[in-house]
Amino acid sequence: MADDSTNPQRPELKNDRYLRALQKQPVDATPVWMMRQAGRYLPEYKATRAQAGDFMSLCKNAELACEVTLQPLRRFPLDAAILFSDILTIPDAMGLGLYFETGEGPRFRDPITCKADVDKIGIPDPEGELQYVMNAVRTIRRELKGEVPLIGFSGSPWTLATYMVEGGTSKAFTKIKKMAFAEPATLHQLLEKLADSVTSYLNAQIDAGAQSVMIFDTWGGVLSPRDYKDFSLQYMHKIVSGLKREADGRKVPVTLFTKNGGQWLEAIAATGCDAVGLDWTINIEDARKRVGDKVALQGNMDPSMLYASPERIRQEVATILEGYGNGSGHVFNLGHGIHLDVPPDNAGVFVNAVHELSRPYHKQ
Ligand code: 1CP
Repeated sequence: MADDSTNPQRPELKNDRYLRALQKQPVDATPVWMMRQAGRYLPEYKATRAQAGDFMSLCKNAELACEVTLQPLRRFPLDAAILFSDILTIPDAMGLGLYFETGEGPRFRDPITCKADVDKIGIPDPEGELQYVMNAVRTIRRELKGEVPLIGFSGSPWTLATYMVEGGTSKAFTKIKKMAFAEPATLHQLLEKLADSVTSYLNAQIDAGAQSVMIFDTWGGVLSPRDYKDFSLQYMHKIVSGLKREADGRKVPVTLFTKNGGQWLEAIAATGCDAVGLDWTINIEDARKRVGDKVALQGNMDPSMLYASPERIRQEVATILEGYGNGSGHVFNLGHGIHLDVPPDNAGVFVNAVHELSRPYHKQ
């Protein structure tokens, strides 16, 4: 499908289904990748992580980060690779002191508590404190050898702010909501700094070789509709407007994913992004009707479906493909990250089912 002959500047890309689908260009089969496709459900990931010592050392070692990025691609015929890193690299580079408590998830030594804390933080230099991420992008892009495109990513300002203000993972989000409603100017100041940081971070990933970028707004769905627009969407919109949209003579598509954001599809699509990521709480058929031709859609199988039998997984893939219907514009994915106790073979059943069962929807 790749038409690289027309542009001598364009590095060759053997499988460009993912980039084509994001632009609604014809494809032979629906492309598929999995959120968190590198990670603890793979025994080879656990071995490399042990070799690195801990999670952040793995992220900071370009060769090992590249190794774990490629591991799922060796097992499954995935249509895209995603940079192995984490959304919390930016707050770490801002000096908050990220660490991981075993089995407890991420934590910050110095969370943001007041305006004075926000005043202190600067915009990290992507080729300074965050150069290890750009080195990983360059290494992965080289080692991919043009097989599939590389996705770069960042957290959304709101989602990053939740970790920075809560000090780690949260269930009720009381600290950040207290700041949002009692001291909105302080939170907006933080979100502005984060939006500028994310824009320069993603643009640097694109310069380093990322061929598409995705913004994870994992916690946007805990806000009311008005607050979502004010504290989350507004800043993602600003980032989309500031991103480089072409590199090496090719479009660099942008995907926005707000978990639990199904009710705001039209507003997300209106930011100028190329694709909207869906979790499993919305029917993709309805989503397509609502966004029309405006954007492509990514999603949206419940990740827990990967605990089911191969027959059940195939049936669910068939239902989602039928829901989207004919033509390009769909990137198949899970509605959120793969669970760490999923049998790897079931992920293989899922990926193969997407390719096999989607072909009839792409006959011209
Ligand atoms: O113990 C370990 O090995 C660390 C587990 C782990 C992994 C594998 C963390 C800590 N981060 C990652 C990698 C990661 N994180 C990727 C890699 C690329 C891939 O294969 O997809 C990506 C894209 C992320 C993004 C990320 N980190 C998000 C947004 C996406 C999502 O899943 O919602 C979030 C919210 C995080 C924070 C984070 N980092 C790590 C954990 C366990 C968490 C979640 C904590 C929480 O639930 O709040």
